[in-house]
Amino acid sequence: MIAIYHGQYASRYQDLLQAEGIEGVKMLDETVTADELHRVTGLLGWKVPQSVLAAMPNLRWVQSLGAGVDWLNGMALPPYTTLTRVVDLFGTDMAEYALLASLMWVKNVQRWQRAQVSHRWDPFVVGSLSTQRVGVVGAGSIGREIARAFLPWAQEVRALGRTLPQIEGVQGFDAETTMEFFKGLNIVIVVLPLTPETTNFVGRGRLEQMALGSLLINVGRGPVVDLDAVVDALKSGRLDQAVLDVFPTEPLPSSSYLWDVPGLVISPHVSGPSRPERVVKLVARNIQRFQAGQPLEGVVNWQRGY
Ligand code: OXD
Repeated sequence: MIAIYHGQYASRYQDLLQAEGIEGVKMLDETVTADELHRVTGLLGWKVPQSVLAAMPNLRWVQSLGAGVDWLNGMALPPYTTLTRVVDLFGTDMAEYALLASLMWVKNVQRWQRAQVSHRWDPFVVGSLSTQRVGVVGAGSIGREIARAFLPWAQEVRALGRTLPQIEGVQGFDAETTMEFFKGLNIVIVVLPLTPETTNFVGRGRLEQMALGSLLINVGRGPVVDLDAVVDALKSGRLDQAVLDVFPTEPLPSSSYLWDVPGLVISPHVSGPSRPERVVKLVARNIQRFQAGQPLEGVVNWQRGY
Protein backbone atom coordinates (compact mmCIF):
# COMPACT_ATOMS: atom_id res chain seq x y z
CA MET A 1 0.00 0.00 0.00
CA ILE A 2 1.15 3.55 -0.75
CA ALA A 3 0.63 6.11 2.04
CA ILE A 4 1.16 9.83 2.39
CA TYR A 5 2.25 11.95 5.37
CA HIS A 6 2.44 15.67 4.65
CA GLY A 7 0.33 17.67 7.11
CA GLN A 8 -2.06 20.07 5.40
CA TYR A 9 -0.89 19.10 1.89
CA ALA A 10 -1.71 15.38 2.12
CA SER A 11 -5.33 15.63 0.94
CA ARG A 12 -4.35 17.99 -1.92
CA TYR A 13 -1.82 15.36 -3.06
CA GLN A 14 -4.50 12.67 -2.82
CA ASP A 15 -6.80 14.68 -5.13
CA LEU A 16 -4.05 15.51 -7.60
CA LEU A 17 -2.84 11.90 -7.67
CA GLN A 18 -6.39 10.77 -8.35
CA ALA A 19 -6.49 13.15 -11.31
CA GLU A 20 -3.31 11.41 -12.54
CA GLY A 21 -5.16 8.07 -12.34
CA ILE A 22 -3.63 6.96 -9.02
CA GLU A 23 -6.21 5.76 -6.51
CA GLY A 24 -6.01 4.41 -2.99
CA VAL A 25 -3.14 6.46 -1.53
CA LYS A 26 -3.73 6.20 2.22
CA MET A 27 -3.48 9.36 4.27
CA LEU A 28 -1.67 8.77 7.56
CA ASP A 29 -3.86 10.60 10.04
CA GLU A 30 -4.93 9.76 13.57
CA THR A 31 -7.46 7.15 12.30
CA VAL A 32 -4.80 4.92 10.73
CA THR A 33 -4.54 1.44 12.30
CA ALA A 34 -1.42 -0.57 13.14
CA ASP A 35 -2.50 -3.15 10.57
CA GLU A 36 -2.68 -0.50 7.83
CA LEU A 37 0.77 0.80 8.79
CA HIS A 38 2.12 -2.75 8.47
CA ARG A 39 0.85 -2.86 4.91
CA VAL A 40 2.59 0.33 3.82
CA THR A 41 5.37 -0.42 1.33
CA GLY A 42 5.72 3.03 -0.23
CA LEU A 43 5.54 6.35 1.63
CA LEU A 44 5.21 9.85 0.19
CA GLY A 45 6.34 12.16 2.97
CA TRP A 46 7.81 15.35 4.35
CA LYS A 47 9.13 15.64 7.91
CA VAL A 48 7.64 12.29 8.90
CA PRO A 49 8.30 11.58 12.60
CA GLN A 50 10.51 8.61 13.46
CA SER A 51 7.63 7.07 15.48
CA VAL A 52 5.50 6.90 12.30
CA LEU A 53 8.36 5.47 10.21
CA ALA A 54 9.07 2.88 12.89
CA ALA A 55 5.48 1.60 12.66
CA MET A 56 5.99 0.61 8.98
CA PRO A 57 8.32 -2.42 9.01
CA ASN A 58 7.49 -3.32 5.39
CA LEU A 59 8.49 0.03 3.95
CA ARG A 60 10.57 -0.33 0.78
CA TRP A 61 10.41 3.17 -0.67
CA VAL A 62 10.22 6.72 0.70
CA GLN A 63 9.55 9.61 -1.68
CA SER A 64 10.60 12.89 -0.06
CA LEU A 65 8.09 15.51 -1.21
CA GLY A 66 10.79 18.17 -1.52
CA ALA A 67 14.32 18.44 -2.85
CA GLY A 68 15.91 17.92 0.56
CA VAL A 69 16.12 14.68 2.51
CA ASP A 70 17.83 16.12 5.61
CA TRP A 71 14.55 15.72 7.54
CA LEU A 72 15.52 12.00 7.58
CA ASN A 73 19.02 12.62 8.98
CA GLY A 74 19.63 10.40 11.99
CA MET A 75 16.42 8.40 11.45
CA ALA A 76 16.35 4.65 10.91
CA LEU A 77 14.55 3.21 7.89
CA PRO A 78 14.01 -0.52 7.33
CA PRO A 79 16.93 -2.09 5.42
CA TYR A 80 16.74 -1.99 1.60
CA THR A 81 14.47 1.06 1.64
CA THR A 82 15.01 3.23 -1.43
CA LEU A 83 14.86 6.97 -0.83
CA THR A 84 13.92 9.35 -3.64
CA ARG A 85 13.65 13.13 -3.69
CA VAL A 86 12.24 15.76 -5.99
CA VAL A 87 14.80 16.61 -8.64
CA ASP A 88 15.02 19.11 -11.50
CA LEU A 89 11.95 21.15 -10.50
CA PHE A 90 13.16 24.04 -8.38
CA GLY A 91 16.12 25.43 -10.35
CA THR A 92 14.18 28.15 -12.19
CA ASP A 93 12.51 29.54 -9.05
CA MET A 94 15.75 29.49 -7.12
CA ALA A 95 17.65 31.17 -9.96
CA GLU A 96 14.97 33.89 -10.02
CA TYR A 97 15.37 34.36 -6.26
CA ALA A 98 19.17 34.60 -6.53
CA LEU A 99 18.95 37.08 -9.41
CA LEU A 100 16.37 39.15 -7.55
CA ALA A 101 18.46 39.27 -4.36
CA SER A 102 21.59 40.16 -6.35
CA LEU A 103 19.89 42.90 -8.37
CA MET A 104 18.24 44.40 -5.30
CA TRP A 105 21.64 44.55 -3.66
CA VAL A 106 23.62 45.82 -6.62
CA LYS A 107 21.01 48.51 -7.42
CA ASN A 108 20.61 49.33 -3.69
CA VAL A 109 16.81 49.12 -3.81
CA GLN A 110 16.69 49.49 -0.02
CA ARG A 111 18.09 53.01 -0.41
CA TRP A 112 15.27 53.98 -2.82
CA GLN A 113 12.75 52.57 -0.38
CA ARG A 114 14.21 54.48 2.55
CA ALA A 115 14.23 57.69 0.52
CA GLN A 116 10.63 57.21 -0.61
CA VAL A 117 9.42 56.71 2.97
CA SER A 118 10.84 60.14 3.84
CA HIS A 119 9.75 61.76 0.50
CA ARG A 120 13.39 62.39 -0.42
CA TRP A 121 14.72 62.54 -4.01
CA ASP A 122 18.06 60.79 -3.53
CA PRO A 123 19.93 60.19 -6.80
CA PHE A 124 23.05 58.04 -6.67
CA VAL A 125 25.10 55.90 -9.04
CA VAL A 126 23.68 52.37 -9.01
CA GLY A 127 25.91 49.35 -9.54
CA SER A 128 25.66 46.65 -12.18
CA LEU A 129 25.92 42.88 -12.19
CA SER A 130 28.31 43.24 -15.12
CA THR A 131 31.13 44.11 -12.71
CA GLN A 132 30.37 41.30 -10.24
CA ARG A 133 32.13 37.97 -9.80
CA VAL A 134 29.50 35.42 -8.84
CA GLY A 135 30.07 31.97 -7.32
CA VAL A 136 27.54 29.19 -6.77
CA VAL A 137 28.35 26.74 -3.97
CA GLY A 138 26.79 23.41 -4.99
CA ALA A 139 26.63 22.18 -8.57
CA GLY A 140 23.66 19.81 -8.66
CA SER A 141 20.77 20.52 -11.01
CA ILE A 142 19.68 23.61 -9.00
CA GLY A 143 23.20 25.03 -8.66
CA ARG A 144 23.84 24.56 -12.37
CA GLU A 145 20.64 26.37 -13.30
CA ILE A 146 21.51 29.26 -10.99
CA ALA A 147 25.01 29.52 -12.46
CA ARG A 148 23.61 29.54 -16.01
CA ALA A 149 21.08 32.24 -15.10
CA PHE A 150 23.91 34.62 -14.11
CA LEU A 151 25.99 34.02 -17.24
CA PRO A 152 24.42 36.77 -19.40
CA TRP A 153 24.74 39.33 -16.59
CA ALA A 154 27.81 38.79 -14.42
CA GLN A 155 31.43 39.58 -15.14
CA GLU A 156 32.40 36.05 -14.20
CA VAL A 157 30.52 32.97 -12.93
CA ARG A 158 32.09 30.17 -10.91
CA ALA A 159 30.58 26.93 -9.57
CA LEU A 160 31.92 24.73 -6.79
CA GLY A 161 31.13 21.01 -6.65
CA ARG A 162 32.49 17.91 -4.92
CA THR A 163 33.83 16.96 -8.32
CA LEU A 164 34.72 19.48 -11.01
CA PRO A 165 31.48 20.97 -12.43
CA GLN A 166 31.35 21.12 -16.23
CA ILE A 167 29.00 23.95 -17.20
CA GLU A 168 29.57 25.84 -20.43
CA GLY A 169 30.87 29.35 -19.75
CA VAL A 170 31.20 28.73 -15.98
CA GLN A 171 34.54 28.23 -14.22
CA GLY A 172 34.44 24.94 -12.29
CA PHE A 173 36.08 24.35 -8.90
CA ASP A 174 36.18 21.19 -6.80
CA ALA A 175 36.93 20.25 -3.18
CA GLU A 176 40.68 20.75 -3.70
CA THR A 177 40.30 24.29 -5.04
CA THR A 178 37.64 25.53 -2.61
CA MET A 179 39.71 28.46 -1.31
CA GLU A 180 40.51 29.64 -4.84
CA PHE A 181 36.81 29.47 -5.64
CA PHE A 182 35.94 31.97 -2.87
CA LYS A 183 38.83 34.34 -3.67
CA GLY A 184 37.61 37.79 -4.74
CA LEU A 185 33.95 36.82 -5.22
CA ASN A 186 31.43 39.68 -4.93
CA ILE A 187 28.38 37.41 -4.73
CA VAL A 188 28.24 33.89 -3.27
CA ILE A 189 25.07 31.81 -3.61
CA VAL A 190 24.89 28.74 -1.38
CA VAL A 191 22.68 25.87 -2.52
CA LEU A 192 24.24 22.92 -0.70
CA PRO A 193 22.18 20.12 0.86
CA LEU A 194 22.69 19.47 4.57
CA THR A 195 24.99 16.54 5.32
CA PRO A 196 27.65 16.07 8.03
CA GLU A 197 30.23 17.29 5.48
CA THR A 198 28.38 20.48 4.57
CA THR A 199 27.56 21.67 8.11
CA ASN A 200 29.22 25.10 8.59
CA PHE A 201 30.80 24.75 5.14
CA VAL A 202 30.64 28.51 4.66
CA GLY A 203 32.58 29.72 7.69
CA ARG A 204 35.03 32.47 8.65
CA GLY A 205 37.99 31.28 6.57
CA ARG A 206 35.95 31.07 3.38
CA LEU A 207 34.05 34.32 3.92
CA GLU A 208 37.40 36.06 4.45
CA GLN A 209 38.39 35.15 0.88
CA MET A 210 35.46 37.08 -0.61
CA ALA A 211 35.82 40.65 -1.85
CA LEU A 212 35.31 43.43 0.71
CA GLY A 213 31.69 44.58 0.83
CA SER A 214 30.22 41.50 -0.84
CA LEU A 215 26.88 39.67 -0.83
CA LEU A 216 26.08 36.20 0.52
CA ILE A 217 22.84 34.40 -0.41
CA ASN A 218 21.80 31.12 1.23
CA VAL A 219 19.01 29.11 -0.40
CA GLY A 220 20.35 25.66 0.59
CA ARG A 221 20.03 24.74 4.24
CA GLY A 222 20.56 26.96 7.30
CA PRO A 223 23.32 25.01 9.07
CA VAL A 224 25.51 25.01 5.94
CA VAL A 225 26.42 28.62 6.77
CA ASP A 226 28.08 29.56 10.07
CA LEU A 227 25.73 32.35 11.20
CA ASP A 228 28.10 33.76 13.83
CA ALA A 229 30.73 34.13 11.13
CA VAL A 230 28.19 35.83 8.83
CA VAL A 231 27.18 38.32 11.53
CA ASP A 232 30.86 39.10 12.24
CA ALA A 233 31.54 39.49 8.51
CA LEU A 234 28.63 41.97 8.28
CA LYS A 235 30.07 43.91 11.21
CA SER A 236 33.57 44.02 9.74
CA GLY A 237 32.31 45.01 6.28
CA ARG A 238 33.63 41.89 4.57
CA LEU A 239 29.98 41.26 3.77
CA ASP A 240 27.80 44.22 2.87
CA GLN A 241 24.65 42.11 2.90
CA ALA A 242 23.51 38.54 3.57
CA VAL A 243 20.20 37.33 2.16
CA LEU A 244 19.07 34.23 4.02
CA ASP A 245 16.08 32.11 3.01
CA VAL A 246 16.91 29.14 5.26
CA PHE A 247 17.78 28.82 8.95
CA PRO A 248 18.91 26.14 11.39
CA THR A 249 15.52 26.49 13.14
CA GLU A 250 12.43 27.18 11.04
CA PRO A 251 10.27 29.10 11.48
CA LEU A 252 12.92 31.53 12.72
CA PRO A 253 11.72 32.34 16.26
CA SER A 254 10.40 35.89 16.65
CA SER A 255 12.85 36.30 19.55
CA SER A 256 15.89 35.59 17.33
CA TYR A 257 18.51 38.36 17.33
CA LEU A 258 18.97 37.76 13.60
CA TRP A 259 15.85 39.78 12.68
CA ASP A 260 17.63 42.96 13.74
CA VAL A 261 21.15 42.43 12.42
CA PRO A 262 22.01 45.33 10.07
CA GLY A 263 22.69 44.04 6.57
CA LEU A 264 20.76 40.82 7.04
CA VAL A 265 17.76 40.26 4.75
CA ILE A 266 15.46 37.44 5.83
CA SER A 267 12.89 35.56 3.74
CA PRO A 268 10.76 32.69 5.08
CA HIS A 269 12.08 29.69 3.05
CA VAL A 270 10.32 30.68 -0.16
CA SER A 271 13.07 30.45 -2.77
CA GLY A 272 12.03 27.03 -4.18
CA PRO A 273 8.36 26.36 -3.47
CA SER A 274 7.49 22.63 -3.59
CA ARG A 275 3.81 23.05 -4.40
CA PRO A 276 1.89 19.76 -4.82
CA GLU A 277 0.66 20.90 -8.27
CA ARG A 278 4.20 21.08 -9.49
CA VAL A 279 5.58 17.95 -7.82
CA VAL A 280 2.66 15.59 -8.43
CA LYS A 281 3.62 14.38 -11.91
CA LEU A 282 7.02 13.18 -10.74
CA VAL A 283 5.42 11.50 -7.72
CA ALA A 284 2.81 9.81 -9.93
CA ARG A 285 5.52 8.52 -12.28
CA ASN A 286 7.48 7.14 -9.35
CA ILE A 287 4.40 5.40 -7.89
CA GLN A 288 3.79 3.72 -11.25
CA ARG A 289 7.45 2.74 -11.51
CA PHE A 290 7.51 1.41 -7.93
CA GLN A 291 4.41 -0.68 -8.56
CA ALA A 292 5.89 -2.03 -11.80
CA GLY A 293 9.26 -2.80 -10.15
CA GLN A 294 11.05 -0.28 -12.39
CA PRO A 295 13.93 2.07 -11.43
CA LEU A 296 12.76 5.24 -9.69
CA GLU A 297 13.58 8.87 -10.48
CA GLY A 298 15.64 10.96 -8.07
CA VAL A 299 17.17 8.10 -6.07
CA VAL A 300 19.29 9.39 -3.16
CA ASN A 301 22.79 8.07 -2.66
CA TRP A 302 22.88 7.23 1.07
CA GLN A 303 26.67 7.69 1.21
CA ARG A 304 26.57 11.23 -0.20
CA GLY A 305 23.33 12.12 1.61
CA TYR A 306 21.54 13.66 -1.40
C1 OXD B 1 12.98 21.39 -0.29
C2 OXD B 1 12.76 22.69 0.34
O1 OXD B 1 13.91 20.68 0.08
O2 OXD B 1 11.66 23.24 0.19
O3 OXD B 1 12.23 21.06 -1.21
O4 OXD B 1 13.67 23.23 0.96
